[in-house]
Amino acid sequence: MRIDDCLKQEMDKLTPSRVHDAMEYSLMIGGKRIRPNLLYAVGHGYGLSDEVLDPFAEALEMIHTYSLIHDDLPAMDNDDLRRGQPTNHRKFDEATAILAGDGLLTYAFTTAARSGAKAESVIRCIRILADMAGADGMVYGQCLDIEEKEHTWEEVKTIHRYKTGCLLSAPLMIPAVLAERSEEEVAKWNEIGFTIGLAFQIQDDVLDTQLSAEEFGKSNSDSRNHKSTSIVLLGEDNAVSKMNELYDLGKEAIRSFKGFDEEEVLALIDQVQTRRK
Ligand code: GRG
Repeated sequence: MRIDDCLKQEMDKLTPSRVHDAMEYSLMIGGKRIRPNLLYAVGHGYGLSDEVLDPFAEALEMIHTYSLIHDDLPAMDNDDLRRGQPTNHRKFDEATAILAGDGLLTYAFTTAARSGAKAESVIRCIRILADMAGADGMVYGQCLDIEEKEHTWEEVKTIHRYKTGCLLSAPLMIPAVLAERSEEEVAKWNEIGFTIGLAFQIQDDVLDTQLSAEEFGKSNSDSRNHKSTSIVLLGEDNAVSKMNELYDLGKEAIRSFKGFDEEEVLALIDQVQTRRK
């Protein structure tokens, strides 16, 4: 996959060290690459080249991987398995895993800043990455999620909007910025990301209950940690219907853009909608 080669090349630019090994371990052990693939698909829909999209695809996967490493730590979900392999702190140690996450988060911005696109667009894309990952974005969602309380469905939706939706909105918004589309169009992609993000998270809950940890490639920590998941709050059948309804809403919104070839991104969303891991 193009994104794998790009990430490997980017990692090879760093000095060899234990933290480098830990960063590369989690980055290269085989995630689904949904965020980079979404970014390439939307970018192609706007007629953008892979070369223009690469730095942002890499940055997104680095931020996503950092969040998984930190989420798995004993202070958070305390998970042993991620992407079918031992979690970063299990493979290395806790301090190294914290540093690997820090290293990936910061290197994401170095990578994005290396983009050769128009400076004004690059700054706006970096701002999107920072906002979506930061204390009013994914970090806020994680903060709500670690509260020791039972959440209502409304609260769970808010958590998913930030924790999952923000990092799925960024790959939809960034190509629109690079294609110099209007603020209104970028905002519309942002909402689509939230809709698909909620669908994706519900699907994660469904798969979490249906598959063993080995089949799913990650520990089923939500029930161990007594999380209020969509399954607990809605029941499995309603959760599946809600998930399909949200994916369909997202796809319908994508079809409404003018001057955008939606074929690749819709095919990708269909693939995600029917995923089994
Ligand atoms: C530590 C700041 C901080 C945030 C953590 C990502 C995250 C927030 C928590 C992980 C747990 C979780 C269920 C997050 C929701 C998003 C999600 C379903 C992540 C898994 O994404 P996939 O399925 O993973 O794309 P792969 O491994 O395929 O890349």
